[in-house]
Amino acid sequence: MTSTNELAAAIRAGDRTALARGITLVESRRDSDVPAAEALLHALLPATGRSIRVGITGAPGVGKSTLIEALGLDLCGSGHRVAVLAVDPSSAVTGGSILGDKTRMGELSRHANAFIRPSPGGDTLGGVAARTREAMLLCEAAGHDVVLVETIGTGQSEVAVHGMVDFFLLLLSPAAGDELQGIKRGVMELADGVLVHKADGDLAAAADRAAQQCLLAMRVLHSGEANPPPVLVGSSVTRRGLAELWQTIAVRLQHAHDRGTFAARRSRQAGDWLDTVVRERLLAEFLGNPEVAAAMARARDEVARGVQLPGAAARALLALRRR
Ligand SMILES: Nc1nc2c(ncn2[C@@H]2O[C@H](COP(=O)(O)OP(=O)(O)OP(=O)(O)O)[C@@H](O)[C@H]2O)c(=O)[nH]1
Ligand SMILES: [Mg+2]
Repeated sequence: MTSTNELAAAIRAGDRTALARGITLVESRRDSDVPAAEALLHALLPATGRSIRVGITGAPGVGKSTLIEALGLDLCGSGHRVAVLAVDPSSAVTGGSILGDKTRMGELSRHANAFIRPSPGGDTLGGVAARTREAMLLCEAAGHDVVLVETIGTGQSEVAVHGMVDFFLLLLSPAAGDELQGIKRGVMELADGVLVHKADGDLAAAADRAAQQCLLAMRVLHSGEANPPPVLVGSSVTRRGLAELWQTIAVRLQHAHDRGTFAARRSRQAGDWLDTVVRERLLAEFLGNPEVAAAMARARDEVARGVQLPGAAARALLALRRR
C-alpha cells in the first residue's frame, strides 16, 4: 500500500505505472477513493500547468488520431514528452471507452516519451470531461510538456474540450466546401485554428480549394480581429504542413502569453470548471435523494401526460430540498 505522498513522488519522477495508477484513482467514482484522489491532486498541483494543451476536433474519420500519432512522434522525436487524452461522450453512457485509440496510435504508444490514455467513463459528459482535466494535470506533473486531447464522436464534447485547452484545432476534410454547411457554426467559432487534412494524392487540389473557402468563412466569423485563426493545409500521410502546423500553434501561444490572454483563458477555464463541478454535484446530490427521485419520476409522468406544467413541477420538486 503506497501512500498518496509516495504515489505523488513517483508520478513526479516520471514513473509511468504510477501515472496510470494515479489517473485510475482520480477517475474512480467510488466515494471511498475521493479523499486520496483529492490529496494526490493537491500534492501535485504546484507541478501542473506547464504544458501546451491542444484540443483536436473534427468529424469522425477526418484523421484526428492519425494526426496525433504523426505530430506526437515528431514532437517526441524532438525531445518533447507528449500525453494523449480523449473525451468520448458515449463513454458517459457505456462507462468506459472501448475505442481502440491506443491501437490506432501504435507507434506513438510505444514511444518512451509518450503516454496515451483512452477516455474515462462517467455518468455525464461533464463527469467525463472533469476526469480528463484531472488526468491532464497528472500528466503535467509527470513532466509531459505537450497534452493533446482528441474529441471522439460527433457533437457534444467540443465545448468541453475547448474549455480545457490553450489551442483548439478543427480538422476539416478536403470535401470541406460541402462540409462547411454540415459543420456546426458553433464549432467553427470555437476553433483557434483549422487544418484541412488529408491534403495528399488526388485530394491535394480539393484541400487547397477547401482551405480558401474556409479562410473566407473564418474572416467573416472573426471580422474586425487583428489576428483571425489560421487556416492551414496538411497531410499525416506525407507529413506535408505538419511542422508548419506546430510552429503556427507555438507562435500564436507565445503571442497569447505576451499579451496576457493565455493566463486569462486558463483562469476563466478554471472558474468555469468550478461552476460545472458545483452544478453537477448539486444535481447528483439532489437526484440521489430517494424521496426526490420518486417525486421526479411522478413529475416526469405528469408532465409527459400533459396534466402538469414543467415549470410548476420543477418548483414543487425543488421545494422538497428545503424541507
Ligand atoms: N489520405 C489520407 N488519409 C488519412 C490521413 N490521415 C488519416 N487518414 C485515414 O483516414 C481514416 C480515419 O483516420 P483516423 O485517424 O482514425 O480518424 P479519426 O478522426 O481519429 O476518426 P474517429 O476517431 O473515428 O473519429 C484512416 O483510414 C486513416 O488512414 C491523411 O493525412 N491522408
Ligand atoms: Mg480517432
